[in-house]
Amino acid sequence: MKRILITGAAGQIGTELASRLRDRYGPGMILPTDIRDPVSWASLGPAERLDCLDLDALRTVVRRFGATDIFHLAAILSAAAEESPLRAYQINMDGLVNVLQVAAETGCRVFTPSSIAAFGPETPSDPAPQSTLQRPTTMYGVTKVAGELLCDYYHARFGVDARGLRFPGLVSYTAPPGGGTTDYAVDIFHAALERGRYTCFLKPDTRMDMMYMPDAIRAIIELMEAPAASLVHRNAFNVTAMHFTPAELANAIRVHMPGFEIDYDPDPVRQAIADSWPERLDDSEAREQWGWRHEYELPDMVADMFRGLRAILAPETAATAGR
Ligand code: AKB
Repeated sequence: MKRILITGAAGQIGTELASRLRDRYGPGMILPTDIRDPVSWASLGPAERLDCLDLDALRTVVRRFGATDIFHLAAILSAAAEESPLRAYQINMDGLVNVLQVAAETGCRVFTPSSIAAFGPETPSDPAPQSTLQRPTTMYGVTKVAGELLCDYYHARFGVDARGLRFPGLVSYTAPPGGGTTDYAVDIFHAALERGRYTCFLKPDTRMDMMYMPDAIRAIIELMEAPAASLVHRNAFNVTAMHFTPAELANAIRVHMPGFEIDYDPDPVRQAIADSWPERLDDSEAREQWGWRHEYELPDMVADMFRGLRAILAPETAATAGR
C-alpha cells in the first residue's frame, strides 16, 4: 500500500499532483507538505507545513506518516535562481540530499523532477538525446544535473529507488508557476483573458519545449508505477509533448480570441536562459522503457486552458475578454 509524502505541494505541479494522487490511492494515503502554511493553500484534505531543509523535521514527518514514497517537488526555478543563486543552490541541493538521505534510512522510494535546464548550449538542440553532453550555464541547471547524479548515487550506494523526469516547460491553469523561464506560456493566457493582450519577455521566435500539465502528472504516475526491471535509466528521463514559439502560441490563442494582441520586450536574463536550452527533447527512451505517450498537442492545450481558466475567472470578465 502506497503512502506518499509530497514536498513543495503548494506549487504548480504539486497542487494538481496531490489531487490526482488522492483520487488514485485514497485521500488518507497522501500527505502534501510545503514551507507555506497549509491554511494558505490546502483546501482538499490533511496537509502539513514542512521545510525540507530541516533534516530532523523531514525525518520525523516521514516516519510519523509511514511514507512509502516521497515526491520531492520543492525547488527554485530557473529565472528566480539567477536572482539568488546561493539560495537556489541551498534549496535545490540541500532539500534533495535530505530527501534522499531520509529515503535511504526509511526505505522510501523517491520521485524528483529534473528539467530541460539540465542541458546547456553545447547540447544538441533538436532534439537533445537522453544521454548527451550536460554543461548548463544556469544555477538551476547546475542543481538539476547534480540532482540527477545524486539520485543515481543514492540508488547505487544505498539502493534508493529514485526516479525522475526531465520536464520541459509546464503549462497549467490551476496554480501559477513561479520564477521559471517558460512561465510566459502560462502568463499569456491570464493576460489574454484579463486584458486581451500580452507583452512577452522572450523574442517571438524563441522555440521551447513544452507540455500540458495533465500529461506531466500522468508521466509522473506512470514512471513511478513502472516495473523497475523495465527501466534501464530509472532517473532523469527526457519527456516531451510539443515545442512552439511565443508567436506560434499567440496564433493558436487567436483561434479562440481573434482580437488578441502580443508585443515583445525581451528580458535579457530569461532570453539568455531560453537560448541556452535545447529546442526539443528526444523522449524515445521513455517511450520504449515505460510506454510514455503524450496526449496534448498545442491546439488541444490552448482549448483546454481557455475552458479551465474561464471556469475559474469571474464569468463576466472571461465573457468580455473572449469576444
Ligand atoms: C523553468 O522555466 O525554470 C522551468 C523548467 C523548464 O524547468 N519551467
